[in-house]
Amino acid sequence: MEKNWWKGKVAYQIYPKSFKDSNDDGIGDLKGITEKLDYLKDLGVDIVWLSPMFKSPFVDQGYDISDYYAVDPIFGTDQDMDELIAEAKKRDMYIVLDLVVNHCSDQHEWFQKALESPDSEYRDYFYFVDSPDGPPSNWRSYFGGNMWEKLPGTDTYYFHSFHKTQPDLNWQNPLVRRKIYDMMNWWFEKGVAGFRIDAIINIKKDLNWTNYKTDNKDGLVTPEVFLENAQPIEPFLREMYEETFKKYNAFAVGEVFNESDEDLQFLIGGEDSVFSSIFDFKQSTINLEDGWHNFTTPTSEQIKESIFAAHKRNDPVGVISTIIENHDQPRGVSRYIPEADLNDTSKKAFATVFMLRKGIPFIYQGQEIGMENQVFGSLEEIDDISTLNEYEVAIKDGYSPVSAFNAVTKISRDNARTPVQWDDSLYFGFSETTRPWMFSQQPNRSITVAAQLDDEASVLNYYKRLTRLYKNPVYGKTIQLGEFNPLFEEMEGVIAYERTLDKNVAVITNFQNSEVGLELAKPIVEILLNNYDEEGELDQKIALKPYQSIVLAY
Ligand code: TEU
Ligand code: CA
Repeated sequence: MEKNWWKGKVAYQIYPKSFKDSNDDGIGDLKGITEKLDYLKDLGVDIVWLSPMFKSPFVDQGYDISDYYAVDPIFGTDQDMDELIAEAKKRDMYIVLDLVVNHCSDQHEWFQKALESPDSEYRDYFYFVDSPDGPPSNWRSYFGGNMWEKLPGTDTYYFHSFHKTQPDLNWQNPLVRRKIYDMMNWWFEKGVAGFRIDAIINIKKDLNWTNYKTDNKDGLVTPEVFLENAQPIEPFLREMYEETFKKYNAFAVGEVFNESDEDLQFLIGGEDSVFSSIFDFKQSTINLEDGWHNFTTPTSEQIKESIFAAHKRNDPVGVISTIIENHDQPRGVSRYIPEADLNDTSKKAFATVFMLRKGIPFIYQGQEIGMENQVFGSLEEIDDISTLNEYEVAIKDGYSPVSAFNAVTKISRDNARTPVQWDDSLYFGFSETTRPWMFSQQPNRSITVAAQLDDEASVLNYYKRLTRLYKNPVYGKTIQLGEFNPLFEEMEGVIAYERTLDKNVAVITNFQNSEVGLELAKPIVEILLNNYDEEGELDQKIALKPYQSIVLAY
C-alpha cells in the first residue's frame, strides 16, 4: 500500500450505539454499520472511524474500556467485527478504531488485580500514591472533582484524569506500553487501517504531583496548568509509532489539545511524524473559556479567525483533520449558525466552508443530513457525565436550576448522541419497535435520510456534491492538497479562501443574513458549486445572497 494512502480521503465518524440498530434492541450495533456501508460509500466516504465498540461498562459510553480485545456484546460478536472489516475492504473502505489508552475502565482486569493487594504487580500499571495528608495534588478532573480517588479504608489514592471509573494507565511502565502496542498490532493483523487516538496529551503527568495555585472556590486547578509542566510525550509516541503505525502503514489521527509549537513538529511534521494527522479543534473552543453555561453563538468573524489561524499554524507543518462536530460536541449547525438563520441554505454554506479546507474532512454521523440539537425535557433525560458536571458548575456559579439546564443542554454531548434519523417512522428507522437507548422529543423529525435521498436540493445531496468535488478528476488534487490562502479576510460576514496547486479554486461563503458584493481578482473559468439554484454566468463582480456559498475555478 502506498505511503500516506489516506491523503485525499474523506472520513466519517460513527458513534456505534446510535448509528443503526440491526436487531431491534434499541442499541446500534456492528451489523447495523455493515448494512449501511453502501450508504456511506455513496456519500463519498473512504475512512470510517468507529467510536469505541470494545467491552465496557459504559460509564463514559465506551471510553471506559474493560477489554481491548473484545467487542462489547451490545454491539454484536467478534465475527461481526471481522465481517465489517471484510465488507469495508470489498468497497475500498477503511475501518479506523478508537484507541483509548490514557486510561481504561476500573472494571479492566489490570485494575481489578491492582486492587487485590498493595503488592500486586498490577499496581504499577496505574498511579497509586500513598498520601496520609489528603490527595497528592489539587488537579481538577475533566469531569469534575479531584483527579485523585481514595481507596476506602486506606491512605492510598489512584489517579484519574477523567471519571473515577477511568483510572489512568502508567505510561512510565514499559510493560504497559508493550501490552498496548501488542493490542494495537493485534487489531492491525485483523485488518483495521488505523486509530483515532483518544486524549493522548493526558498520558504525560507532572510526576512531582505539584500543588498549584487554585483557580476556583473548589481549591482545584485546571488540568492545563499541570500539563504545561508535565513530562514530554514524544519518546512514548515515537516508540508507539515505530512499534505499531509504521509497521502497518497506518492512518493515525490524534485527539490533541493545547499542543505547543514544538509538539506540533513531532506530532505531524515530516515523513516520520508520530501521527498522520491531528484534529483541528480551534473553532470548537470559541466562547467556552468560562464554562459551558457562559457560551454564546460565535460570530462569523470568530469562526473565520479560528479557521485561518489553524491553517496558518498547521499547514506549514503537516496535515490536519477538519471537523464540524463530533460525539463530544453539540450539533455544529445549532452551535455556529444563529438560531433565526438555521435552514438548509445556511447548513450547506457551513458545510462548504468546512469540507473544502485543507486537510482530511471528517463527517460526524447525521451531520450530512443537517441534524440539529435536541430538545431535552429534564436532567433525567441526560446521560452524559460531562453535561451533569457542567450543570453543577453552572449552579455553583449562581445559575438557577432552569437556566443552568437550558445553558448546558445547548452544549451537551448528548445532542450528537441520539439515533441517526434514517426515516420518519416512530424510532426513525434506527430501531423498529424498541425505544432507542437515548431518545428525546426531536424538534426536527422531518430531517431524515429517506426524505433527503431523493430530494436533489437536500443537505444530504449537497454533501455528496461536496465529496464529489473533493475527488473531482480535474480539481480534486488542488482541493485535497493545494495551499490554503485567505480571501476577502477583512470583509465582515464573508468566510472565503483560495486553494491553489495546479488549479486555483475559490471557496466563497457569505455567512450572514444579508447580501454582500465582492469582486474577484481574476476572471472565472468555471462554477464548481453553488448552494443557490441559479442559472447563468457569474462575472468577476459577484453579489452574494444571504448564506450563499459558491465554489469556482478562476
Ligand atoms: O475526550 C477528551 C477530552 O479532552 C474531553 O475532555 C472533552 O473535552 C470532553 O468530552 C468535553 O466534555 C475524549 C473522548 O472524545 C470523550 O468522549 C471521552 O469522554 C474522553 O476522552 C475520556 O475518554
Ligand atoms: Ca442492536
